[in-house]
Amino acid sequence: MGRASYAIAIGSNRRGYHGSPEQEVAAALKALGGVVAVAPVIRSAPLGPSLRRYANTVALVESPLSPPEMLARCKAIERSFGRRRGRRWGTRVLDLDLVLWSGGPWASHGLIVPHPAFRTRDFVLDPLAQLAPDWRDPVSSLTIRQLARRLRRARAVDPAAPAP
Ligand code: A4P
Ligand code: MG
Repeated sequence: MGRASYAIAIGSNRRGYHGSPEQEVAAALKALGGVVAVAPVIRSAPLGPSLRRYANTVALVESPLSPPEMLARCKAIERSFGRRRGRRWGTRVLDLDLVLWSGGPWASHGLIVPHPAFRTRDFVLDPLAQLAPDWRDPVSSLTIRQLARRLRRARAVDPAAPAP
């Protein structure tokens, strides 16, 4: 396989070996390698039961790895950052999600790309829109700019709006 582009969402809401959530995110960018662009880190209110705010960003990564290989790499990095298996959506030192890749839709054991929830998450769409506004979601056929705008409009009407 040639080189592929990945959009990888990075989140942290707990201190770890590297320090604060922001420092964990910075260390994750180094560990990932192949990062060609990264959005400014934002602080976002937790979605789900966790009480702690997240540091979030999105990175564009170029890599010869296939999506399952990239997922395995991300999980290995999460483990090396001390992430423990626990409650779904609990506090975590590091969460790495494959949001998009340049090869279109992908589904294999334990992996779905685009990430099924990314269209409803402003902490993914807003950073990604700064990096790749014209990248087209192969499932909805909308660009990232359009998805971000659509979510902002839905939130303006109802701040707790689920999927638009
Ligand atoms: N998996 C399938 N597709 C993918 C993909 N495209 N990328 C599988 C990554 N993983 C994928 O994920 C569970 C399983 O999903 C993986 O084993 C993989 O095989 P996980 O990261 O191990 O577990 P999780 O993160 O607890 O669950 P989940 O459903 O992935 O949660 P999310 O969607 O990652 O959400 N609030 C704010 N403000 N910011 C956040 O970053 N993150 C979460 C976690 C909740 N609330 C948040 C944030
Ligand atoms: Mg995850």
